[in-house]
Amino acid sequence: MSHATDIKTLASWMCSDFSNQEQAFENPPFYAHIRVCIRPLPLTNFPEPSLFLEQAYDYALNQPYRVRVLKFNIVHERIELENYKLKEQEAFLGAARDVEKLKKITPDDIELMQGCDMLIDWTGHSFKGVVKPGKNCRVIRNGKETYLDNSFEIDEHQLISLDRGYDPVTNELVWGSVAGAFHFKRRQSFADEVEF
Ligand code: CYC
Repeated sequence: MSHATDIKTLASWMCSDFSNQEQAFENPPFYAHIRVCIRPLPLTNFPEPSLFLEQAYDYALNQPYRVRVLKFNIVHERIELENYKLKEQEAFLGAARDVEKLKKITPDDIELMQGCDMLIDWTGHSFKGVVKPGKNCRVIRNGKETYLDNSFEIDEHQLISLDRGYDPVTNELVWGSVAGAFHFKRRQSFADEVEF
């Protein structure tokens, strides 16, 4: 198997508790201290490789503000990632840090976010993901429709991520970091929980 289809390595790197503490301390006006916690979903409930992701402010770890399921597929010899919402996010808040809760999530609890699939490439030393082109991943923020433009890069040391929303008509930046990408370091790895 080539690196380009190596879902196991990608998932092993992604399944971690990440923090951008250094960046937040160095540049507090631009970067909040954020934690991203990613755990594999058990194969018994999700036979296709799937991860659970929670994003939270470090000071409110127990109230994550973004919860998603990421499902991997191999399409044309490369990895693609589907992005899912939880239908009842409240019911599963904290599951990234509570394996018993994680086991209760089933495919019936999630809903595909249309247009938000991501293409993932092997760079030679890392994986790099971008949302499929076409401005199709629509995100409503403060009542305003935007399209997502993003990229993330991950290796055995860090997760670098930049997610931004733009106005579909003027292409102006509406939300997201004005100071550049978030740099997350791994605090803890959950690679040993990856079953696929
Ligand atoms: C939005 N981030 C999005 C969306 C996708 C991703 C598909 C639009 C739809 C949605 O709301 O889910 C996808 N971004 C990703 C993926 C990764 C990534 C798969 C790899 C882990 O970086 N999102 C993150 C970062 C973090 C972030 C770690 C940087 C601080 O996963 C921020 N993404 C972020 C925000 C939004 C977003 C704030 C807008 C959500 C909203 O306002 O509803």
